[in-house]
Amino acid sequence: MAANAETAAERAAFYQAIAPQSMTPLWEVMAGLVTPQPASSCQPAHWSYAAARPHVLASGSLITAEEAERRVLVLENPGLKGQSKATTSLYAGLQLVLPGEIAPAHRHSQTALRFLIEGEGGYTTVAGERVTMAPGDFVITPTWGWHDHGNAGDGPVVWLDGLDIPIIQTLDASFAERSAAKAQEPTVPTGATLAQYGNAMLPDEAPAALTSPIFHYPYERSKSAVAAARLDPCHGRRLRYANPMTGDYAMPTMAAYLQAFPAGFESQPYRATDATVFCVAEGEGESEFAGQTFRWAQGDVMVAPSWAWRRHRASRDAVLFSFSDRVVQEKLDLWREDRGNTP
Ligand code: 1HN
Repeated sequence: MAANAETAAERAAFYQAIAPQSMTPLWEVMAGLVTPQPASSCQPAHWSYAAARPHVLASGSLITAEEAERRVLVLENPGLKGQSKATTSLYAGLQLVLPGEIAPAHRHSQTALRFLIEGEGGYTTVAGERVTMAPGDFVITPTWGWHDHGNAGDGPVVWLDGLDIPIIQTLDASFAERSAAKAQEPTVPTGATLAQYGNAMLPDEAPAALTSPIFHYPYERSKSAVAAARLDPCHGRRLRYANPMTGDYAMPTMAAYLQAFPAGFESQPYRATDATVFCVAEGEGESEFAGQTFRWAQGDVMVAPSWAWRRHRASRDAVLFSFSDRVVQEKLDLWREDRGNTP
């Protein structure tokens, strides 16, 4: 036997010998574990709302919201098939609630966010306060908070769900339970939380928590806020949804943003370690992620993988919602960005 073949055979025999002890050699896998740059299976992805919508509506005659518990079509990243993941660390889906339906009350460790895409009259009850959601509204369901949804309107309501499911999976920290009651009886007047915490005033006695006390950020308010933001060459006019008690992100595991591009805006190349899910609130344009170009319109969802170069172009005035795991990465001192040569 040649020396190389002899060595290889000797090593293979050694690996077999240690396998029963649940031991394996690091040197065979180390380069794949500790990569010089993010080496993600997550791919750039795009779901056209025009193409997805008929399927979302068709799911409405297949199963009720109550039987499904949550009637959602998961937006599964093509590089992460079978894993219910939009990115390596985040889940995304399109949820449908039809008039008169109820998505029953439950709670879980996973934090959820909603970004409303279509329909009037959809409501959600979070910790006893019922709010009605309009297109572009951003809604939070905090970890372990009771929540149920309904639709008091006369047409379908569709929203984007974002959850930190893969993060909780990695940490093996999932708990969930269903409520005995199908829906919560409202105990807090609608709008009371936003009025107290969303007007640059705060009650004295309020304790700060990791999740924002505001769980409903109406689109008109958020849109007028970003319209006043400075135009960043990479991000357009962008603001993050914040917890008014701490100034930190609105949720402990997911960062969420709203950004506006004036018609004709072309962003400068940008990349960051937080893979990002975008949802188009309004307008039209195209985005390029890792060299793949996606043309978008209202309701479309897109994924930019970690460390992939991103560029956006708006052919009309446009507004994009986005969320990522940036808040987690920052807490762990891991987050990095690269603005190319842009100051
Ligand atoms: C959930 O609770 C909702 O409350 C949506 O609307 C999607 C996906 C997995 C687990 C829980 C919701 C979900 C979910």
